[in-house]
Amino acid sequence: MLLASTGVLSLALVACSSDADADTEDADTEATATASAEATEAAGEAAETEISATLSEFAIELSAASAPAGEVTFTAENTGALPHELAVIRSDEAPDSLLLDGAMVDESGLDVIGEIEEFAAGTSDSGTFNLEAGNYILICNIAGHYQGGMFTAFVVE
Ligand SMILES: [Cu+2]
Repeated sequence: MLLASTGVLSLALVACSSDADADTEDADTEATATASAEATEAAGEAAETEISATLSEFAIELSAASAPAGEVTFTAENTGALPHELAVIRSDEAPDSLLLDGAMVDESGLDVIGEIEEFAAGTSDSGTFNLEAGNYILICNIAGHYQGGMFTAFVVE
C-alpha cells in the first residue's frame, strides 16, 4: 500500500516537471519570434504582404486597397464564368481613364509591372510583385473586360 502511493507520487512529480519544461520551451520560442520581428523592422527590410483578389464579370475586388512597399503577393480567385487575368500597372491616372486600343487597354505606354496571366473560371492563381511606393491600377485586360468594369486602384505606401 505504501509502495503504491509512492509510485503515484513519483509519477505526479515527473508529470509536473515535464509540464514545466514545455512551458519554458514555449516562452523561448515566443521570445525568439519577437526578437526576429524586431530585427526585421530595425534592418528596414521590405515587407511581404498578401492580398486576396476576387475576379468576376466584371469587377475586381481586393481584400485591401493598399500595402507597404515590398513584396506583394496577389492571390486571385476567379469566381466568374469567364477566364480572367490580373495585370499590375503603375500609374497616377484614374483607374477608369486608361487609353483603349480597340476593346483592350493600350498597354504600350504604360508601366506594366507584371501580371497573373489568364486563368480559368473556378480556379485561383497568384503572383508576387516587388512594388515601390506609388499609385497602381489593377486591371483584367481580356477584350472588353476593362470596359466592363474590371479595374481597381491600389496604393503602395
Ligand atoms: Cu476579365
